[in-house]
Amino acid sequence: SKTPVKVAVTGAAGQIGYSLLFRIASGALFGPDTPVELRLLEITPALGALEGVVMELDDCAFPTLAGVEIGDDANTIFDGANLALLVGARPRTKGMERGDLLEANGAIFTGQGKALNDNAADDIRIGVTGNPANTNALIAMTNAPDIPRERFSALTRLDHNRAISQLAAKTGASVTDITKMTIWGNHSATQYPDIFHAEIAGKNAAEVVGDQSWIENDFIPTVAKRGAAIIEARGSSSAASAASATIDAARDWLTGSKKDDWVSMAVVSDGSYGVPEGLISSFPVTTSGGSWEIVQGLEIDDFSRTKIDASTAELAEERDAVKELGLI
Ligand code: NAX
Repeated sequence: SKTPVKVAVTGAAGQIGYSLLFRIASGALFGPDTPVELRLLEITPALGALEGVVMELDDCAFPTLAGVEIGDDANTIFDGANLALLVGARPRTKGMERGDLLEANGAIFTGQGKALNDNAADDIRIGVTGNPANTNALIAMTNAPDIPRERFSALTRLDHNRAISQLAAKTGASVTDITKMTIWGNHSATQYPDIFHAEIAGKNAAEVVGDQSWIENDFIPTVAKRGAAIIEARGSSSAASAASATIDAARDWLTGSKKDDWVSMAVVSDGSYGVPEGLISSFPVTTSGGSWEIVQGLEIDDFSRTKIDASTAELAEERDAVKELGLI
């Protein structure tokens, strides 16, 4: 029998965890023939609730679930991990300034970066979902000097999937007809969902839409503010869709993006498209076998240039703030 893949998930007792763990355990990430071992990290007060989630995982009798370990010590939980999905983060609460949020998360992601550095398997890949995702990934990456930088990414796949869904609804196309969608920049309200390179059944999506005003005043804000719209409607933030996107991102990273298509991932910039080197920013990327490559040679018009620059300027500000705090 195959050796189980060790998947570490942080914030496992949270909302996203409640969807994510069952999908991973059922084979959604590695398929029906690969056993997985879940290694679940939580803060001490949430371990009781996490035990309840593990009881439910047991009760599913998933054929692909080879074992579950839980705990509140990152060094133990990350031991031998092949994939780490960093979902747990400190949410912004009332009266909390942005600096407070960055500091609270900084403590989490410096510690987890070091623990991954010291304990994860040599083939570790790390996906950060917990917000502020891009900057949390930057903090973890910087605190894990022995792990190659390209092993870290932050989640913009949910934004990518939302953009595909909005474009499909607008044009009556099926989501499977839409390719080459791009999210640029930060997973925040400044993100830039770009359909100027996207295709619908092989035709340029912006030309099919033929309505710049819809792109600017409807599509972009709808995608960028979708998280807030879901909180408004549901009373809590997106969870099942965020879990689904976390799976999509990890699966495509490890197994490869589709031919003649690409995905959006926030990865460390090499300076491509004028994005400052070293920022973790979302790009169009192709993936295969656990590596990614930024799609090169796309023409960026003035409209897109302004949008990309605004989002990467925000990322640079966040980087400067965490540098100031001594976190990187
Ligand atoms: P919850 O508050 O339901 O769960 C978070 C869990 O993380 C809690 O159980 C908490 O105890 C745990 N946690 C906190 N600090 C921890 C630590 N140091 N180690 C381990 N666990 C820790 O939030 P949930 O709705 O599950 O969302 C999780 C994160 O995803 C949040 O930061 C959220 O903002 C972010 N999101 C990111 C998205 C993206 O597209 N990148 C979209 C969805 C979501 O908003």
